[in-house]
Amino acid sequence: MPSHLMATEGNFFSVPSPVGTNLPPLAVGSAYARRYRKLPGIVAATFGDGGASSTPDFHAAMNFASVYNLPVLFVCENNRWAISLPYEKQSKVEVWKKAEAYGMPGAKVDGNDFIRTYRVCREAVEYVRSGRGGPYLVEAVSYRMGPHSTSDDPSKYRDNAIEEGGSDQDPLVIAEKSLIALGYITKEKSEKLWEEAKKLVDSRFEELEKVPAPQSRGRSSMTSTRR
Ligand SMILES: Cc1ncc(C[n+]2csc(CCOP(=O)(O)OP(=O)(O)O)c2C)c(N)n1
Ligand SMILES: [Mg+2]
Repeated sequence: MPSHLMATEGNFFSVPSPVGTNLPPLAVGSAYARRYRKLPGIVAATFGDGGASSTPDFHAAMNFASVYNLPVLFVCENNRWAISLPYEKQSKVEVWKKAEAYGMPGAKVDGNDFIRTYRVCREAVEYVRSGRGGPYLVEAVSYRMGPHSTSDDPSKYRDNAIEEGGSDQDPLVIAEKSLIALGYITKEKSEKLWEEAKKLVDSRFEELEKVPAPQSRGRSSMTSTRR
């Protein structure tokens, strides 16, 4: 599927489609394996509110990681919707608070704010790396402005998505404003970056539009494969 990308050279493992299944075996399991093999480093696992925090796998993973003091950073992107189901109908408790039940630290951050998220995650990574107490859970609060997928139509189950999320809550807009305010970039530099990024995306888009569609294997090859 288009979102199932891997980059083994950077130790980046794809998200699996059955939601939540990345947590116990892939995140916690590989953290256990790293320690067993005396490898350095930690495991970071990201997941959605509905995708994973509502599955039994989430609880099993938190418990196992905590009991075994494993180096895992759990990051839940809570964008308040699991396709058409609002978070209030998934759980009565905020995600980050569930950390306490498993004896690990938890923190909530405005996930639309890149700088705040970076700071909170850096602290969490330092904690996990130090090996003091095992895992850490971060809840990055956001808002899903668009549909879950191209086959989803949010107008069927919610109104005013943009007003609720607020276009001023766009992470790129917030990051731009903060970086300018903190003096890391100027308005001119930022405009130039937007322009360059747009050019890059447009040219890659044009290039990829020319790639031919994948060929169907056709009836005869299917038959021969089965035989
Ligand atoms: C184990 C499992 N159960 C059910 C589904 C069907 N399913 C696909 S996406 C989804 C909810 C995803 O929620 P979230 O991660 O919050 O995604 P968002 O709507 O924010 O894009 C569900 C239940 C699935 N993929 N895997
Ligand atoms: Mg969601």
